[in-house]
Amino acid sequence: MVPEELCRAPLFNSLNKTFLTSLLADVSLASTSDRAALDEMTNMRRYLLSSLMAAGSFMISLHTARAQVSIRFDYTYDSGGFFTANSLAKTDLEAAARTLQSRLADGLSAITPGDGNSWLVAFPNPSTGGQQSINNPSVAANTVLVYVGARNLENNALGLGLFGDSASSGTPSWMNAVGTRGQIGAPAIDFGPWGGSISFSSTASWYFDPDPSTTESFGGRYDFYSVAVHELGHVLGFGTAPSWNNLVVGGQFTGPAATALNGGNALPLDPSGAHWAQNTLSTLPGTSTPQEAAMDPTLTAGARKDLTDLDWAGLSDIGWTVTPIPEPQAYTTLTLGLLAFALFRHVVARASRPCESCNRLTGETPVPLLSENQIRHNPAS
Ligand SMILES: [Ca+2]
Ligand SMILES: [Ca+2]
Ligand SMILES: [Zn+2]
Repeated sequence: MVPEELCRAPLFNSLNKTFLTSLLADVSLASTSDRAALDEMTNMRRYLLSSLMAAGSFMISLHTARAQVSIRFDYTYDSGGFFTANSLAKTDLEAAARTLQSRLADGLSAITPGDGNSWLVAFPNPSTGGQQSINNPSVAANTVLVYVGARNLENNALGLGLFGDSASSGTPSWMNAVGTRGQIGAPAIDFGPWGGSISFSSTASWYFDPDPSTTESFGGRYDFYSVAVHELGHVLGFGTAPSWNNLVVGGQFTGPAATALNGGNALPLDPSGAHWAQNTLSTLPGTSTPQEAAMDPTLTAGARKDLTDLDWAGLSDIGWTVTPIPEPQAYTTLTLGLLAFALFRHVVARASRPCESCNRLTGETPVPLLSENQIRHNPAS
């Protein structure tokens, strides 16, 4: 996925330069006998130019206000070759990451060791479960690094995801970048992980979807995409971060965004405190379509679960900047809209969002394969 800011700014610059060049050329070619026409043209050009600049300022403010979180997977510790043997598992994993990335706009500090600044990361090896540590990896700005693999998980769990631990030494700004990624208030009221790890079951009967944007029948198998979304939620601190734990009171989640979606009432959690209570329902974003929340503790064979409004609210409450529902055509349409704004001073309507969440399957008998004791918490939290 190309970050919006990479394509947006150069296009605007070239457009602006071309426009200015044509403006100057037209003025120099005009004769004195065309004075009235020239004045009119010049006024119109000034008007168009000011409109264009106003539109440009608006556009610049849009992309200085928003970063886009990028989830990067590392297969180094997939020693069992799960992702090599199942290439569609990578397809689905990347799709799950795009689902989360599409609405997370936090600017995360880069972690770049050197000049006396060093660190060590530790996380469960996704293929063995043993502790894995790495000295001085680099993590790019806005990026979350996730080590993935598969193994035979206890209690028939489908997946096990959590954020990693770290230890650092160096300057205060370095320590801050490592510990909070620049998230003010972390870890108490925000969360800025470097990343973590996810182990997927090596023994489950998986459904690997060649096209995760469509939902079809796959009864009897477990949807890999749905599990990837769920475990990424845990890596990002859902049910696991200190900023989550600080909002749990008496076994209920009191985050304001989630509470607002529940009629002002705190949300019951499962016994681990790391998920919504079993069978918690919410709606798919932008629709009134009910779905069991992605971050409840179970997944039914044959069913797909995407993040619901309640799941996004939980992420927001623990400190993530959750943006409104993305519109896939927003960039193109906004660009066209700017042209229209400059020439006609009106903004074109944005394309409506394609239905990505229709025809959800209800699936079969629920099987509690994501049981509470499969949630492992960061040892430091
Ligand atoms: Ca599909
Ligand atoms: Ca944040
Ligand atoms: Zn879970």
